[in-house]
Amino acid sequence: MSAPRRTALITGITGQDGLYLAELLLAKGYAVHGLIRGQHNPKRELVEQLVPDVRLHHGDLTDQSSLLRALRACEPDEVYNLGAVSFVAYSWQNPHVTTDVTALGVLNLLEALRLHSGDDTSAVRFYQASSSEMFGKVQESPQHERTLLWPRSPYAVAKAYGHHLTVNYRESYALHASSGILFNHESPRRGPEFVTRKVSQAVARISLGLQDDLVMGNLDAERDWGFAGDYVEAMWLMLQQDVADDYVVATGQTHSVRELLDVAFACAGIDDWTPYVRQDAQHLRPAEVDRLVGDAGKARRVLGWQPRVGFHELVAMMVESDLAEQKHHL
Ligand code: NAP
Ligand code: F7E
Repeated sequence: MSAPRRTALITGITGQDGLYLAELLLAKGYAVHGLIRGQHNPKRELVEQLVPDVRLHHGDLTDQSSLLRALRACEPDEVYNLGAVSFVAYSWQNPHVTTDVTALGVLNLLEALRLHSGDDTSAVRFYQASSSEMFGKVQESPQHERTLLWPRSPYAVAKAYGHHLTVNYRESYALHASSGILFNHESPRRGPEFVTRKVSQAVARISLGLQDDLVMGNLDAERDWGFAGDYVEAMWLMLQQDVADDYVVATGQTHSVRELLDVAFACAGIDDWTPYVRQDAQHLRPAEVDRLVGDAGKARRVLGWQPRVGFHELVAMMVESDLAEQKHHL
């Protein structure tokens, strides 16, 4: 007799990771449900086009009863909390909204899960999308699961709350709740506000003559950039473990924004990007995270996870995808 079909609920289904995770779980035979917010969500069409087998439920992380209704409607075995206000720069402009969604949304969902599960608290497995931004003003390098958190933005503070709450609910109520501390991960589906996609889109448009220049912030910041398709696999692996835990997911390699510009422009055949790029203080942050690099040794040892796509391949994938997309505008 074959095993019963497993069911997953994903918050943040319209985001970069939500789409990759939905594809992964559908390929594994899961029944996949997604939480979608707003009376008319412009990204609904994209979800329906890319993952038509996902069943969507209306709900918002700030509205606890909507979360409870979604849980009752789908009776999930696994819940992946990917929903968040996720753009760091925006979090200084909208700290309350960021806190309501990215911090208190985790509380709402964990409490809804407890109400839904009753006494059987370990029946549903929970994944929290934590972030390397929590390391902020880093206290050691590379960063690992026990590195002291020093968040540097309202977003990072909100993520630190969600991370600690997830650990606390695991310890208080024996919930199978894991926190994935993921370093930056990118793809052609990355939102255009994030630096990798902003650069890949601009490179494509500049090389096609559709745009003259690119206005940037801090070119010296360094990030450990991986491929989102690889990282959602780590999320799934965490929930397949008998015991819930916390894991850093990273490539172990760091690159500056300047190097990102070198590689991206070179992909379009432009060796010197200086005539096209200028810096403007409007893109500088009140407090910067200078350099992140992760130690994913535990994920490698316990989960058997490792990244497949390297930095150059990732940037080339994004530039090629944007070139193909921008050619339609010619
Ligand atoms: P993303 O593309 O910005 O997606 C964020 C998702 O959250 C969207 O689906 C968005 O829905 C949803 N959302 C926003 N406000 C919500 C609310 N009030 N209620 C319910 N859903 C809401 O982010 P991502 O890159 O896929 O990242 C997924 C998660 O991992 C996020 O929690 C992010 O903070 C975290 N993370 C990301 C990275 C990374 O490098 N990508 C690294 C570490 C952690 P709408 O379409 O309706 O806005
Ligand atoms: O910035 C610098 C910027 O916005 C990366 C989110 O997914 O990853 C992401 O957060 C770096 C920063 O990502 C521009 O100052 C320079 O140092 O792509 P980003 P992020 O802030 O690292 C973490 C892990 C998350 O959890 C978040 O949700 O690039 N930078 N010039 C710029 N950044 C942007 N966006 N735009 C610029 O013009």
